[in-house]
Amino acid sequence: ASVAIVIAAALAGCVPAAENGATVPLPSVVPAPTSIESAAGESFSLGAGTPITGDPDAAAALTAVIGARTGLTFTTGSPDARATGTVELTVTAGGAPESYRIEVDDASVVVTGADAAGLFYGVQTLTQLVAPEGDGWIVPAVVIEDAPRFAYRGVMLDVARHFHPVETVKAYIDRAAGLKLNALHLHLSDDQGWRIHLDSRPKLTELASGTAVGGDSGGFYTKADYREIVEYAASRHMIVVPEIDMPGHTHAVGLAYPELAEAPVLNDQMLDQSQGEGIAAPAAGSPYEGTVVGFSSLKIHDEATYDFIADVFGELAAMTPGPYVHLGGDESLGTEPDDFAEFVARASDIIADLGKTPIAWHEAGDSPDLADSTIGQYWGFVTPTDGMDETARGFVENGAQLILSPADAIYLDMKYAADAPLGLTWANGPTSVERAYSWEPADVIPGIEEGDILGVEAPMWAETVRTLHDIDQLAFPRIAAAAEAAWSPPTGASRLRTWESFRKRVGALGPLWTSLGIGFHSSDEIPWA
Ligand code: TNX
Repeated sequence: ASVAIVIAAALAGCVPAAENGATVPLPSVVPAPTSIESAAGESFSLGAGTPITGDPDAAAALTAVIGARTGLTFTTGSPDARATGTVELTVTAGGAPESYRIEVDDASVVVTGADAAGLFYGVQTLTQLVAPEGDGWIVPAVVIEDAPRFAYRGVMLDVARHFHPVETVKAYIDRAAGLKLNALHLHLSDDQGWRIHLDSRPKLTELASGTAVGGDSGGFYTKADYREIVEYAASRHMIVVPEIDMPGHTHAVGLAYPELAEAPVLNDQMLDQSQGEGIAAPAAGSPYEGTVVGFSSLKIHDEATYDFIADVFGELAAMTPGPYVHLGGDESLGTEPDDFAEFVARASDIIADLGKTPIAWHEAGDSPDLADSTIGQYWGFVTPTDGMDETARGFVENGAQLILSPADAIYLDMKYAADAPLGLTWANGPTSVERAYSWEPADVIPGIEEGDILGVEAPMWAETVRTLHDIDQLAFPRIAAAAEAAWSPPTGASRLRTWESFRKRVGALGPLWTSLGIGFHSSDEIPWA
């Protein structure tokens, strides 16, 4: 009989509670929580009459998702005396930041957050626990205790290669927040377009925002749009990290302010990196619609450049309540190393002087005069090549931390398979779901320990990405692997942190993702429920 139950549990997408053949199935939670145990007793029956009480924001977040999942309409507010059981959502101060506890028995579901974010994450977990049973819906009897491993858990969206409207960004925020990610990094400028209106430099959007890769149309965010994104993110406990990429990736700046731009240069390294795709020679003064990287630069030895970036970062910092401003700094392939080092040092100082913490792609880690607070974002491989680990250690030697975005694991814009219509392949692609999952943050850069890591971020570059459906196809399910690296206990520290456990838990989320309208890639690596 126990074999039958285990098989039934596997079919339902559940994971056995223990490896010794124990028969109590545990529900599937992604990212894996710190601890999850089956509780004694019956599960909780969830019905249209179930009152959802306590914190109104958490109740709204819960009912939106479980309403979509179950088709039921729930009542929020004070408990109804006639109700057979309640869902209680509360904040009780104390405990680690962003942590929560869930206790379910047949009489109640109690979610307690250590703070508002913790309660929000408890609610996200609860949405994954809701399961069909017979004609109705239940929450299995469990006790869960959970807290994040890393403080910074991000996704990046490139809105420069293709522009993505506010509605798409909001939808991506919902998707990311549901996996307990708390930072949205917006790549707001690149060679192909400038995507944010700034009053101090109005020509950027007037003259440099209209086009995109492949002749597609461009676009930009007004200040009101940006505010709307920031507020929406905050309501899902996410910060926005704006990036203006420089000194390279700035061809679009030259369309608006030609006096700031060096003439484009095209060398073999740039052509190599673009793998023969999208090669079009850039020409000063014309919009760039190809996908070659590294050919553009701001003028390093001209004070007008620093007046420009002081204006840009000053205005952006004032619009951004989160602590970080990203200065880019990747792939300045035509810039002399000394010039590059000088430039990123000055750009990081400008951001630090504005009271923000600078973030830079890891190339800036070689600069001797970088602002000490600058966080490095590592985009090398899980096994570092070309000295990228040494460069990344520069930030830690300055006393700051790293964000890990290993490109061969969690670049969400890599193809899943060689014949996939969407995505690129330069980062050892295609990238399977298993490869996206099978890496451990503390093992990537020798000499970098837990405390040196601020967090994990999964970038989505948009050379091939035009729509929300494209984003969904590339991000899901690999975004769940990035979320688990960012949130869950380290590999080896939890029996849930294995590929076998992960693929089953992800498979169990298929119906929830479908009910939320997420157009995930139904990878054959995952046993979809
Ligand atoms: C590299 S890695 C880039 C981007 C491209 C991306 C495509 C890094 C910081 N920059 O300019 O869009 O590859 O995967």
